[in-house]
Amino acid sequence: MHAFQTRAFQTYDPRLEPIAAKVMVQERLSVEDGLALYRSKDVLAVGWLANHVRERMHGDVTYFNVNRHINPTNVCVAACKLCAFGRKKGDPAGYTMALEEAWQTAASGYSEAVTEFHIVGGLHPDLPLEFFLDLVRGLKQRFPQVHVKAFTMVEIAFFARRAKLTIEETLLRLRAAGVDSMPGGGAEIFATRVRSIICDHKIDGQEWLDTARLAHRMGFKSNATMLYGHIENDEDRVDHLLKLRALQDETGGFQTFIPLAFHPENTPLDHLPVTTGLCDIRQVAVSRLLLDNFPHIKAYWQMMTPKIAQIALRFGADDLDGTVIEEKIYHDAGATTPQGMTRRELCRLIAEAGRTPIERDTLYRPVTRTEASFTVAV
Ligand code: V47
Repeated sequence: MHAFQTRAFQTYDPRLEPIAAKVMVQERLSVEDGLALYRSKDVLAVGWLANHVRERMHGDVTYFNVNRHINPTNVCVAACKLCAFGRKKGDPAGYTMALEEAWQTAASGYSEAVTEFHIVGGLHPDLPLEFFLDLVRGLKQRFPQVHVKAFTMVEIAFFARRAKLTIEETLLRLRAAGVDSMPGGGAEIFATRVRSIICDHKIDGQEWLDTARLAHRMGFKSNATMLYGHIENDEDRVDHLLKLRALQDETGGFQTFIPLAFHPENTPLDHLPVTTGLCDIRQVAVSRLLLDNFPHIKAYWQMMTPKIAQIALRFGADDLDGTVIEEKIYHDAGATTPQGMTRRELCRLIAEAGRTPIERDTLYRPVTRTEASFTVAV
């Protein structure tokens, strides 16, 4: 029994007993186990198991980081049904930042030094790869100490196609410009049946995985996400998670998994209900249990609200993202959470969940702060 969680495992769902036995001896869970975890009525027992794994891996530490989101454009060719952020070219609500504007956005609005820029945007029909390379070069010139986590696998594949380059050549250019790692977006749900409805213009699930594999082989770290709570079923979710687990076995390049609850407002799927708190919490727990080779599970408070994210810290999550100044994608889709949070607020949420907050950089190295600067322990 782990030192942190002292109660014994108990469940009224006999289907969880063999799963618990596997979890205790660190045996890998199967498709059937995944389905049982999604379908069990004993969500507290599912959470107990996930918390056990989380404490075995990280004790009571909860990581957070101080980052700024930059969304250089919302103009997008894709028109995904899941999205409230993208706009067609010519739409008056479309915007594209000039480079100076993007660099000013990076610098503005917050007194605490950020350690990460998180950059994602629409698939703009006219912006050349060179624009994004200049954007990143300019950021690195101005903020050389800040890690650039930029562009989803979907954007990278789009840049490559537009520039008539291979994915590898595109990644080489992005790296030379200063991209350090990639965020986990665009994965959505890999199952073709679902993907063809919610995001039919994007690269398919296999291409997302292939692009991530190549990036990892070239030495990039990345994250991975799953968008849930729309038209997918339990089988699609388990399939998605096990495909990520299989790729992680191959490359070891994923750092963090982030489950993302679908926000239907202002999307063509706005007739769908929003996810419930228990659905969100269970998703965190099942992710922790199935993704046995992922170091971190992130509770993205912008998406699940600070209150649910705090509870997630006892259901498998070890990371609370982040100070996130100016989030746009979820707020266009109706999120009512604040658009950013201070370090102090994040630390209070973590401490009141009985965890120890540790500020990290993007690569999970502890950050030590003095007034307005920071150093990273290596
Ligand atoms: O890929 C878009 C999702 C993602 C909606 O890597 C929506 O650290 C819900 O990937 N409702 C972008 N979700 C966000 C993302 C992310 C967030 C935080 C941390 C990291 C990381 C990555 O947001 C998209 C898509 O899956 N999304 N629209 C919507 N209406």
